[in-house]
Amino acid sequence: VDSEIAALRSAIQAADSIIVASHINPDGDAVGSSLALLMGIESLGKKATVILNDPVPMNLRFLPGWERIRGPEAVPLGAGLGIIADVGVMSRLGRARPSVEAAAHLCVIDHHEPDGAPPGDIRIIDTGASATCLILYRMLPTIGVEISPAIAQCLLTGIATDTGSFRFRNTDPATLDAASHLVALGGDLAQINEEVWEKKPLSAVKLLRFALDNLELYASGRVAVSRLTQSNYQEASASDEDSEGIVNEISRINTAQIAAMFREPKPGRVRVSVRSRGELDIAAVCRQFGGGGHVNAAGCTFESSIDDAIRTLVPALEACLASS
Ligand SMILES: [Mn+2]
Repeated sequence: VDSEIAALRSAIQAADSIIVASHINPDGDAVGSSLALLMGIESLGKKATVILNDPVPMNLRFLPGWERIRGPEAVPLGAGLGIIADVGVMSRLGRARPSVEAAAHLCVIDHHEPDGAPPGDIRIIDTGASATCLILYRMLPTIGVEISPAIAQCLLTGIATDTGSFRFRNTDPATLDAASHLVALGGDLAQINEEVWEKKPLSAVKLLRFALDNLELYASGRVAVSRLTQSNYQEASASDEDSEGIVNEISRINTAQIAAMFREPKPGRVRVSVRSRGELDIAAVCRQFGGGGHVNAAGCTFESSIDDAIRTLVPALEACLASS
């Protein structure tokens, strides 16, 4: 890994234009790591642009520099260096993919379990890291970046969101040490908790009501499933962003070992978010259906009706329970 970090440092110095990108449906780790890279690269006297497939979610619009994130069309093809953060497969870049593929060199910085050989000439991948922002917290100083209060806030946000505000199993000593240091460097955890978790638009609260109404239990209550249909989205005046975190509400049911949230914000495509407790590896289940993620938090997509998606995925989740 040290040689890969040295290679990234050289690549940044050599590139005349740098683009930074992350995955579709960006979360706090995606946006936080992209912005930390942007500000870090600029502090080295180089120019960079962050491009994302989707707009920055409303609850992350407190992050320093969020308004500088562009759509993929904003940059000409042919950057000297592309850096993708919090993603290890090109298909998850969405419309940002062509710009990344057209870069002369590609660096991948990620903590997801690779699905096959990761792309890129430079690969900084640590599947043991709780967040991509934790990898950057360690890496940025070694490439000469001083962690400013603004960078600290971006990194702390990525770590806080990927650990569920330090509640998930991935909250290890290294994560807490980094968080402590980032607070000392100017990160504001109270602001992150308020902006990311405490505030919700009315449309999201209405959507939660539908998710609770539509709850179904399988495997004697060990698998909790709910759905959000197109008409639910319409009645709540909600967009898919408003469903963020609803799977965690379903997963609170104390008998549930696995929770799955099926949603169809637009016709013909069903997105599923899955959560599990303990050792139950639902990322492996989601990979069977072309998705992926982490052991306890994963997802996949079906191009079918919600009913068919539930009929397909639930038996696989029940099999996962039975094999543990
Ligand atoms: Mn992440």
